[in-house]
This record gives sequence, structure tokens and C-alpha cells, in this order.
Amino acid sequence: MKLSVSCPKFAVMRILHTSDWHIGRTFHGVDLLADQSRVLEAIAELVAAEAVDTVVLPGDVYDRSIPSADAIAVCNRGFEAIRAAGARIVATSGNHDSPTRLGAGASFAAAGGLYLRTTVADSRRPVLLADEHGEVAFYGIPYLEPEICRAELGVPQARSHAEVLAAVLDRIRADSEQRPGTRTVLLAHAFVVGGAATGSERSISVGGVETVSLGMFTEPGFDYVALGHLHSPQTLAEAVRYSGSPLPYSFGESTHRKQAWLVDLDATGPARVRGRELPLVRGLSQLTGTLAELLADPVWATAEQHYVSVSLTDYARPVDAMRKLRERFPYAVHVEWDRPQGDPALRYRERVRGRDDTDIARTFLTDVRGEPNTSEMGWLSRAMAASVRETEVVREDLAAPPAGADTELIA
Ligand SMILES: [Mn+2]
Repeated sequence: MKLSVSCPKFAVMRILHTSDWHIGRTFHGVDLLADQSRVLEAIAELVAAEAVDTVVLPGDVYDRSIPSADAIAVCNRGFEAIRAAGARIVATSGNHDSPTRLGAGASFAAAGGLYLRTTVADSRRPVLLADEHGEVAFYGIPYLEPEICRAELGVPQARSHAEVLAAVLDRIRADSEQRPGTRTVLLAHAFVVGGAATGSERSISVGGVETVSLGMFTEPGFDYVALGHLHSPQTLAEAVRYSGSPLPYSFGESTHRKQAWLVDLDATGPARVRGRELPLVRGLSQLTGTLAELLADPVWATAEQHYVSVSLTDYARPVDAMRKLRERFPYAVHVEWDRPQGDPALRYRERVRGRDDTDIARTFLTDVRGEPNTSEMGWLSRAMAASVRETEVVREDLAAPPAGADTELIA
């Protein structure tokens, strides 16, 4: 089936590059849909304010291959808001997306200005959009599993992501050569050598090799290469960039400012590329201190509405720390106890030498929940005594196997 698609004329081609939306992702178990919904609205506002013609989204639209109904609703509202703000959308599937699910209804979506590229066959078939200088060909390469697509690509020996990507790029360049004078924009989802990961990406290592070379995209080049996969914005070459994710997805990204790239194409290619900041929907803070300090010290006031990760330094592990922390920091999502270390040269073996089991258990209890009281110590002593008796019974059993027992090992 083929639906006719009109190609409107734009005065200049202005592209907004965003990626790695990961709609439906949770953050340390906390639902992020409201934040994601807000940042998609901000992207639509940017589209309207900057008169963007085309939004490119190279992969990881959703966080999982089977997104929840709520995630699909948030994503669809985002697409609709961007379309209503005046831009078309070219999107590919990333390593988190199901190509089949994301691409369902793609030919119908294209009629409305949402171009989904999720198959090998799609990748050589550009989305053609025109401005006053002529056509721009948008080639979208979905993330391709070598296992699944190497036969279709005619490279049955391919084992790595780089090999299948090279085969796809050959096809794209062959198509592009048939379109002299047409400017080209490429979307790809890959870990390019030289790029920096944030820790919130899932490895796309295939056969032990995760990265592909930058040269694959630059020789010969495209007028702009919109990359997805890495979650911080970065420029690998003037016209080869990662936009990064629109929200931070790990505490390692707490100092990042999230953004999108605004790319203007003139008659000969990219005229200029500028960053456009996205709003920080909710900040991230990593706090260290004793529970009492964290609950009282006014210095932490700015973190009260942030997602908070806490490292507690109390000598004894505080009881019910997360509940108490959430009274001040309602968005606390992670707490760990980082007990202050004594003399590191004093090894465990030395610390327990010459002490009886009950004393060792008593100091363990003191460490994890405070000094046991007399009654608790009574229970502890009785438990220790019972355990010693049990051990003795087991030893007697081993010493005297029942008469007639088969003592040979059975493999
Ligand atoms: Mn991603």
C-alpha cells in the first residue's frame, strides 16, 4: 500500500535533533512519565518558537520493546504536539525499541507527517522534504541486530554492529548518488568511537564490539548526521552529533544540561548548528552526611524538590532511613549506608581474633542497628548456645554413619 505524501516547500530547512526519549523509563523505581510529558511539551514549544520544519529522533523512542499503555499515550501526545507546532517528525527505532511495534501503521503515520523508519528496507528509502533550494533526503537507519538482518543485507558473515551498519551505509550512499544535488541528513543509533557514555545507556555490544568508527559517517559525509544512543550532548565532528536524552536518566548526569540541536540547512548543506537548552523538570542531588545532618541542615534546602540519592555516614546504620528522609525530601529515590571506615590496615581477621561468637554478634548488631539491650543479649546468648549444640549433633552424625549406609560416592 502506498499513501501519497505531500512535500511542502519551506523557506529554509530548519531541523531539531533530539533522541533517546526512553518514554516509560523509571528512575530508581520512580515513574518519570509526568516529567517526560513535560519535556515533550517543551520540545513542541521549541518547535513553535524556532519555526522548526523537521524533528529528527534517531532511536530509543520508548524505554522498552513493549511500552505500557500510559507510555504510548505520552509519546503520542508528544508527537501530536510537535506536529501541531508545525514540524514533521522522522524517527527510527533504537536498541530499546521494538522495530515492529514502533513501525506499526508507519505508512498511515507518514500521511500525517510522522515518518517511522524501523526496517532494513526503510533505511535506504529516504524521506524527501523540500525547501526553496530543493529536496533534502532524510535517511533513517534503525538499530539493526546483526543476527536478524545480515542475510537481508547480503553480508551473512557479519557479526558486529559495525559490519551491518557499513552494509546499510553502502546502500544509502548508492541511493544518494542517484540524487545529485540533494542534501542528505542521516539518522543512526550507534556508539561511535570517541563518544562518552553516561552510564544510563544499555550496551549494544555485539560479539564483544560495541563501537563503530566516526569515519563510517564522514567518508564521504552527509550534510548532517543525527546520532542517538549516548545520553549526553556531544559533537564528534561539526556535522556529526549526539543530542543526548531530553532528561537525565542517571545520577551521573546530574551536572548535565539537557538540550537539542537546532540545525539550519542552506543551499549547500549545514549553515549552522546551535544548541537549545531543555528545561530541567526536576533536579538531581547526591547528598552525603549523617541522617540527623541531612534532616536538619538548611544547606540541603535546594535538594528538597529534587530526585535525591543519599549516602549516609552514620557510625551505626539508621533505622527506617528512607521514610525519615522522604519527610524532608519527598523525591528521595536511593539511600545507601556508607559506614565510616576505621583503620583500613585493621583487617577483619584481626578484628575478630580472640573474641567469642557472642561478642562478635553483639558488635555486628551494634553496627547495623544499635547496641543490643540486656534482654536482646539474653536471646543472643541462648541462640548461640543452641547453635553450638546443633553443630555438635551434626558432628556426631558424621563421625558415626548409620549401619549399612552406602559410603561410596554416587556421581
Ligand atoms: Mn538510549
